[in-house]
Amino acid sequence: MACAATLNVVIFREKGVCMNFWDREETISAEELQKLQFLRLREVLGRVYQAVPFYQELFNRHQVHPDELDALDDLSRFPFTTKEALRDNYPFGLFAVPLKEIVRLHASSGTTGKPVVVGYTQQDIQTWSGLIARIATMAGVTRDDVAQVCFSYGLFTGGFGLHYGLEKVGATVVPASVGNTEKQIMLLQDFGVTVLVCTPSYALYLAETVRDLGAEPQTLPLKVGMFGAEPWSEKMRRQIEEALGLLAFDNYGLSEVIGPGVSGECREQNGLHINEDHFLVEVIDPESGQVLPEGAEGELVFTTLTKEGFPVIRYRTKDLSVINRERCACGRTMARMRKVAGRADDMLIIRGVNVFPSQIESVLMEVPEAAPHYLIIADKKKGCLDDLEIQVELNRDKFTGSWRDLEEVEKKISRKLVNVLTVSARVRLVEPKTLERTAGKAKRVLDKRS
Ligand code: DLL
Repeated sequence: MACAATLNVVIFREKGVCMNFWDREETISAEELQKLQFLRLREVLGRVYQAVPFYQELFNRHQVHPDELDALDDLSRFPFTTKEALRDNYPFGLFAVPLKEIVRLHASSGTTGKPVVVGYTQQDIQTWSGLIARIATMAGVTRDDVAQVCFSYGLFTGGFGLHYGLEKVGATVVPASVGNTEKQIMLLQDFGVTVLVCTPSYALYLAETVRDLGAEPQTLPLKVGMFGAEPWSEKMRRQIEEALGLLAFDNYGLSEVIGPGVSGECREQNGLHINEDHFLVEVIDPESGQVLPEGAEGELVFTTLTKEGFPVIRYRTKDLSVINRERCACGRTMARMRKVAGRADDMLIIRGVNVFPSQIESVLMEVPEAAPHYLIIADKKKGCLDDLEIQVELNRDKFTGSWRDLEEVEKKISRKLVNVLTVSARVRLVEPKTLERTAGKAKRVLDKRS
């Protein structure tokens, strides 16, 4: 039963508790959702088949036709789309509408060579801001908040993506973008910013810089952090929450699918609700490509159900996660994905053993003498044997010993690492603030072998 409505926020009363949702769709039943997904899926498959020569050719080659979709499960007969295919069609080859219908272009970040260019229609921009409004509301953001967006606005999707959705919620948005950390801190203080929006690694850097300036980061008026765009462990969450005196919420997305807004955490902080009425998720075995049963860990694959400008069909993300369909205490019915621990292509193979940066991070976060700034370096020793070195900054607040003690700490971390990774790694504690900081995605791995 609805008990009140402010802005677009639908507030339901359940068991005497008022809960905030942005859209009614967030609480629809499984049957309703599947019905909606099926209709939308059939529509988008037909649309890309007609409008995008790439998909027509791909479907024909795999001998599948949109008309053959009788149930949601039939999607598994359709081929995957990969980043390579998107790059090959640079810049606008996969757009499903004429360029005159596109009102915004963004591009994927990082990687060398040509980026993947993504285009949005007027309606896509509306959809996108609505999805961000959902995840902001999930994190507890309201029109009473002042939100500082410290993501790049060009051509990265983070800046504008979060910006429009936060405005939609009615928050006062500060488009600070990236760089000039001291000025960012001045804005946080002077504008009474209550919501910080950036990468988790930048949140830690901000806290560190506030301390360097002689202030206590907990005294900032921040209440909520909406962090995403890179993997971060549960332990890093606690560190950020403690350092900045806020509640930190994860949000996930990727340019190819829409940007941020694919999923976000609610106040339970126990998995990210996927906006399943707009994105159909599958989990596959990254090796065989087989769809995995519910609850198994694998690679996330998304199909966009409502995007007009740049729909993608079965897009392989390389991100590893698990889907949980148990009912969430927040009342939302949308499935939750476990925090993304890493990408299939972030995995290092060290002397035949699979090593994920997230495993290393979780060990480091348990060691008080280690600061949350680290770099993983893989190399070849004597030209052939894999060698793993972990450089981690010393946490001066927790270390008062001598050089000899330093060695002991390094050995302690090495022992913990070998237990978790099953391969040995050399640990080198380095001076505080000597590893590179970035306002964008943290670079944690340096693989010198390739
Ligand atoms: O990073 C979109 C975004 C912006 C998400 C702001 C959240 C906040 P891309 O640059 O295309 O887009 O990078 C997408 O980043 O495939 C993941 O590997 C990683 N990633 C994004 N969010 C998370 C997260 C944006 N919350 C790639 N946890 C994805 C872990 C994440 N990894």
